[in-house]
Amino acid sequence: MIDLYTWTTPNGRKVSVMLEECGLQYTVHPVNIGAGEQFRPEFVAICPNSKIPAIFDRDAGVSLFESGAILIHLAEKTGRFLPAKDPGRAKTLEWLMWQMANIGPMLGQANHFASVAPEKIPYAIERYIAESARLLKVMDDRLARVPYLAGEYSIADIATYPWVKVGFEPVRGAKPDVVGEGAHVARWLAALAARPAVAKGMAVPQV
Ligand SMILES: N[C@@H](CCC(=O)N[C@@H](CS)C(=O)NCC(=O)O)C(=O)O
Repeated sequence: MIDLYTWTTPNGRKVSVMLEECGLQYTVHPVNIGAGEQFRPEFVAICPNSKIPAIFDRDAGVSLFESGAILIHLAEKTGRFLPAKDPGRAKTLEWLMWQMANIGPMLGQANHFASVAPEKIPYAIERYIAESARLLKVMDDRLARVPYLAGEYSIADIATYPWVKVGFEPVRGAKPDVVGEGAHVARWLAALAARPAVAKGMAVPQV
């Protein structure tokens, strides 16, 4: 049994999609980050960084934060979506790290400065939208050669999907000259959306 601490955001949904894909039993604990619940002592005890997602794996007796670490843990626990051997394992971790270090932070900042920040700062908006567009082009070029980021469907795709689902159209709309049609990303988005476990995981938490 897994306790999942999460909210209605892309980083949280990576983990609920993975739990659904693996058919693992889990209990959802919503942490309303808009209301500051990530700073409550009982959550900080599990995640000292005060950000969702986090889990407590009761079978292993371990708590974990950072979505990438959680995905690797669940993949190793179940033997799913992370090949045991190289080159599959190495390529999966490569694209997972690419998501963690690039797609999440850059699309997150782009959305923040374009849509959330009380002051519109043109330099910041341009910087993060331009970098997000460049990343989506990297992804489109990759997906022109392979069906999924690491070749086979893996935790790299599960980590990337919730971010690209929300960020693809706005960023492509702002920078069509950089992203182009993005036909390969669009094909990949449709393939993931068609997976029942992805649809279920993307609806968590229900608040
Ligand atoms: N690198 C972390 C990022 C986690 C993160 O940024 N979570 C956001 C929601 S998507 C959060 O909890 N924000 C609350 C805050 O910043 O106070 C991961 O992948 O788990």
